[in-house]
Amino acid sequence: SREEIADGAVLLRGFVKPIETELVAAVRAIVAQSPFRRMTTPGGHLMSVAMTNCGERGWITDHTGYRYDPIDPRTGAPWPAMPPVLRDLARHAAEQRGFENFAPDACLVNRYEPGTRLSLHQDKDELDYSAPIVSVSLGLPATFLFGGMARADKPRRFRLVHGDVVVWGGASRLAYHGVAPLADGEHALLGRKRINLTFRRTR
Ligand code: MD3
Ligand code: FE
Repeated sequence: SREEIADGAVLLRGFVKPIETELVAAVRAIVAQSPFRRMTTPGGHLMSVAMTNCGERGWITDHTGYRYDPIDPRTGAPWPAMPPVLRDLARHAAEQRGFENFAPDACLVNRYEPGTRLSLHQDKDELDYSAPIVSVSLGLPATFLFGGMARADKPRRFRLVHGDVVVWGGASRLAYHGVAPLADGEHALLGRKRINLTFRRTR
């Protein structure tokens, strides 16, 4: 099913259910090369969500700031290449909202365990906001918070479950958003966690 949840944002329920096994295998291969790690914000806070990346560039944060970098600072090597199954799903999802030939050069992989959260933020480290961001939810369900253009705007809450994909384009691209603390549970494929993939065009 396809649901317009905000100006420019389309929720595709269960879009990647048919390829869930391939996606979980792809994530495991990425993590074997560049492990999940908790990063530090420029303000000195340790993030509760653990992250890694694949693709030509990866999103990182440390005491000097946020940026995209071709090298994983943990391994000193380039991030794992983006597996074709991920690249193709991002392109096909973007087409559902009229973005042709979406070619992400970065995929941020977030790992949530029970109690972890992502506070309200905007994604502003990419050069061209006309490209969408495609997000994929796997594992435990989450309450996604979708705010407005100002941090003070009261967020709306959406439940995102395993297999859901959202294409964030147009006005929604610069909205504040976050994830409420993850409720405990057990998922058949992933156990006590949620994995979120976000595909981005950074340049
Ligand atoms: C709306 N991730 O990685 S995915 C992030 O569930 C991030 O891990 C969340 O926010 C997660 O930056 C939310 C949905 C999402 C991702 C990017 C967006 C929504 C967005 C960018 C702009 C607007
Ligand atoms: Fe974000």
